[in-house]
Amino acid sequence: MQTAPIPPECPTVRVEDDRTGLDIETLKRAFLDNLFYIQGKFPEIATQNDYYMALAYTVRDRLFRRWLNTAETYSKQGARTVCYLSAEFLMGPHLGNNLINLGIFDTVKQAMTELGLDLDELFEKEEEPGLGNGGLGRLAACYLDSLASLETPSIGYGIRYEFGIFDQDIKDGWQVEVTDKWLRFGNPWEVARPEWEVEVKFGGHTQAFTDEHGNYRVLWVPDKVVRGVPYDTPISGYKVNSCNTLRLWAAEATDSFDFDAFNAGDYSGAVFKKMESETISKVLYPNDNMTQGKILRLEQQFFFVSCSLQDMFRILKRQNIAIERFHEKFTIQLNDTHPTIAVAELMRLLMDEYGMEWDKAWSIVTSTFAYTNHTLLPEALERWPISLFGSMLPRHLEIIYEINRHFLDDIRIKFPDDLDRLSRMSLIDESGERYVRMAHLACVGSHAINGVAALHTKLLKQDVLHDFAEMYPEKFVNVTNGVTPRRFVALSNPRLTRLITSKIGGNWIKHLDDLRQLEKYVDDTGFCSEFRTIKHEIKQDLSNYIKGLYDINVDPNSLFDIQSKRIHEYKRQHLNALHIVTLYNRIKANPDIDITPRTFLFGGKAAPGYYMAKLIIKLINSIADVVNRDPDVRDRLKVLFMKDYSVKFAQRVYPAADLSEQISTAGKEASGTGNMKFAMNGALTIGTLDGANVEILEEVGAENFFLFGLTAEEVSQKKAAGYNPQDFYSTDPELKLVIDRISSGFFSHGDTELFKPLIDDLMYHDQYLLFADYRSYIDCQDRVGLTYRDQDLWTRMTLLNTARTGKFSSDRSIQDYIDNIWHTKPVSIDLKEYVQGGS
Ligand code: GL4
Repeated sequence: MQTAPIPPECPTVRVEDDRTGLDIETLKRAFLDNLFYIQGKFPEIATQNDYYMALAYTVRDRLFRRWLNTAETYSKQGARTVCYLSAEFLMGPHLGNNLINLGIFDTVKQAMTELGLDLDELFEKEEEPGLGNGGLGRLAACYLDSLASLETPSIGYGIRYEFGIFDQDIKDGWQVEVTDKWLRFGNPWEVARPEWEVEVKFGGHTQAFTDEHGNYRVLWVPDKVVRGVPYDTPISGYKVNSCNTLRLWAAEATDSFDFDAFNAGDYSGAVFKKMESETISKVLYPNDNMTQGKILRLEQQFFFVSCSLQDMFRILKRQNIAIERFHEKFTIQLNDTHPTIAVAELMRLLMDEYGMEWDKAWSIVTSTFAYTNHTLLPEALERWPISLFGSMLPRHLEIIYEINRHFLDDIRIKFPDDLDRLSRMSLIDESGERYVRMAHLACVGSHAINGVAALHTKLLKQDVLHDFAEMYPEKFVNVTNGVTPRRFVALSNPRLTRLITSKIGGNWIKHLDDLRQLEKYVDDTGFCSEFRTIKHEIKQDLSNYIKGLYDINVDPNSLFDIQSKRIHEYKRQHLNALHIVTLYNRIKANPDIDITPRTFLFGGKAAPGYYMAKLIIKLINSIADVVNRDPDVRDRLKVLFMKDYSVKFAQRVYPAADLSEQISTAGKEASGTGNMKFAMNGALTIGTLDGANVEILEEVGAENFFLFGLTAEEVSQKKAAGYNPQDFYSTDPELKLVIDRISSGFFSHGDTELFKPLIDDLMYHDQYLLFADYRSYIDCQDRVGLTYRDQDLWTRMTLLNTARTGKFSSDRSIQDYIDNIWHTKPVSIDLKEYVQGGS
C-alpha cells in the first residue's frame, strides 16, 4: 500500500506534550482541554459522564503514542504475530486498567481530586463492553492483557456486538432480561477503521472451471455480500511501551442504500436489506456452555473469521511477505470451536483466491492453527446441520468434504479395518440427520490442541477427544488458565496491593510468583493483623454498597460466603441453596444454636432460555425472603442475590470474599477462573476436585483448602453403577428435611408447584449428583464455620492462599502458549519522540 507523500509546505507537527505528558499539571490541563474540545463543555455545565469522557480521552491520547509506535515497530520487523480469534471478549471497564498499566493511577486520582472530582465516581460512569458470557470471554480479555505485558505481537479478533450480554434485573425473584445498550453514550476507547473494511460472501453456489494453466479451480458465486468494518481498541501492557490491538468487526450492508430498489420505488426493501446485513453483529448469543444451532450464529462466526483472515492477508501484503509464509507470520489460536470455520476459510482463500494447490495450502493451514477446547459438556459441542451449512457456505462444505476424505484415508492407514472408528471420528456425523462436527474439524486442522486445566486435558484425552488423542498424541498439550493480576488484584484491591508492595516491593504485579515471599510473614502478627483489617474494611465497603443498592444490612463481621459465576446446574448453585436451608432448619429446630454468622452472596446470569437456571435464581431469592425476615434467625444468616453481575461488579466482589464457592460436579467445570481471582485476594476455597481447583489445592496446600465431594472418577463410576438419588434422600434426615421444606411450599407462600420441576429433577435424575455430594458438602461447611471462629488460623490460611497463587497469573498461561504452541519472540518497543511531517 502506498502512503501519501507529505506536502512540502506542511509544517512539522510535533505530537504535543499535552497529549503525552504524565505529570499532574499536564494531566489536569489535558483533561480540561478534552472537556472543552471533545465534550464541548466547561466545568460549570459538565455532567459526570462528560468528565468521564474527558478523562477517557486524556488516557487514550497517552495510549495512542504507544499504539502507533508499537504498530510501526511490528510492521518494520514483520514480527510473528499471535491472532487470537474469539467470538467473545469480556473486557470490563478500560479506564482503571489503562491507568494501572500506564503507571499513572495515583497521579490521575490526585489530579481529579485537585479538580474537585472523585475518580471512583468517574469509574462508575463507564459502560463496560459486555461482549462475552462468562469465563471464556473473560479469559480472552486476560490473555490480551498478558500478551501486551509480555511484549508479544498480537491481535485479538472478534465481533463488535451492538448489544452485549443482557442486563439482568430481578422482579419478584425472577430474572428479567434488559437490552444492553453499551454504545448509547459512545465508546471513547475504539477507533473505526473503515479504510480497512472487507467483504464477506454468503450463500449462492459454486462453479468449477479450468484456469489458463489448465488447473481445476472453483468459483464461489454468493447470493449475499456483507461488509465488515473494523473497530480497533488499544490494549496496553503493564509498565511496557507495547500497546496491541483488539480488532472487532461490525457488519454493514454493501451499499447503505440499494439504489436499484430505491429507484424502483422500493424504499423499504432497500432499507430492509441494510437492516438484515447489520443484524449479523447486532447481538451476542447469551448462552454459556450451550449451543442453540441458530443460522445467525453460524453467520456471525463465518463473518468475523472471514474478515479477520482477509485482514491478515492485507497485513502480509503491506509487509511484503509472501503468501507461502503465512504460517511463519501468523499463528492463530481458535478460542473454542466458535471460529473453527477458519480452517475451511483459510483453505478457500489460499486455493481459490491465491491459486495454491491443496497439499501446500493444507500444510500452511495446519501449521497456522491451534485449538483450545473449553468444555466437556456435550450440549456445548457445536455441530451444524449439513443442509443449513451447505446453503450458507457451499464452498466450505465442499472443502470440508475434501478434508474429510484425506482424513479418513489417514485413519484407515493408522487403524486398518476399524469402521466404527471412522464413523466416530469423521468430520460428518452420519448417525441420523447429518451434521458437521466443528470440534473434529478443529482437531484435524490444528497442530496443537489444548485443554484449560490439567484435569480437563486429561479428561479430554480420555473421553471427548479420545480417538483424536490416539490418532495425534503429539498434538495434545495442557495450558492451565490464568487471570491478570493487574485487573484482579492491583486495580480491584488497592489496599491489599499497597500492603503487599510495602513488604516485598512491586515486582509481583509482573512476576506473580514473587508473592511467595509473603510466606515469611505468616507468623508476623503485625502483618497478619493488617491483612485481616484490610479484608474487614473491604467487606465494610461492600456492605455499604449493598445497603445503598438493596437496603439490606449485612454484617461485615459475618463470614462472606460467595458464589458468583454463570447460573448452571453443573455449577450447583442449588447445592449452596441446600446448605443455606440446612442451616436455617437447624436454627428453627434450636433457635439458640451456636452457629457462625454468614452472609451468602450470589451473582450471575442465567441464559434466557434456560428454565432450570432461572428457577434456581427464583429459589435463592425465595429462600432469601424467608431467611432474612425470620426473627429466629437473628441476622445470623443473610442471603442476597446480587443482580446484574458484571466485570465491574466482580471487581468489588472478589476482594471482599472470605469463602469462594467452587462446587461444580467433578469432571464438569473445565477450569474455572473465578476460583483463581478469589484465592489471589485471600479467600479460602470450598470446592470439589474439578477444573483448576485441583491445581489450586496443589499450590496452596490441602490444609488451606476446604475439599469435599466425589472425584471425577467416582462420579463416572456412580453413574455407571446406576445412581439413585433417593437412596440419599431416604437415609439422610437433614437432606430429607431440606427437600421436604422446599417441596411443602415453605419458601413459596404455600405454592407446592413452583419448585417441583427442580425438586423432581433432583429426586428422580440428579444428573449433577447434588444428593450424593450433599453430606460431604455440609460436613465440610461445618468445618469452614468452625475454622472461621479461629481468626488467627483463618488469616494464616488466607495469607498462604494469596502467597501461593502465582501460578494462576495469565502471564504464566501465555508464556506456556508461547513456549509450547506459538513460538513467538517478544518485541520490545522504544518510545520515540513522535514528530509528524518532520524527518
Ligand atoms: C468455559 C468453562 O466452562 C470454564 O470452566 C473455563 O474456565 C472457561 C475458560 O477456559 O471456559 N467454557 C465455556 S463454553 N464457558 C466457560 O466459561
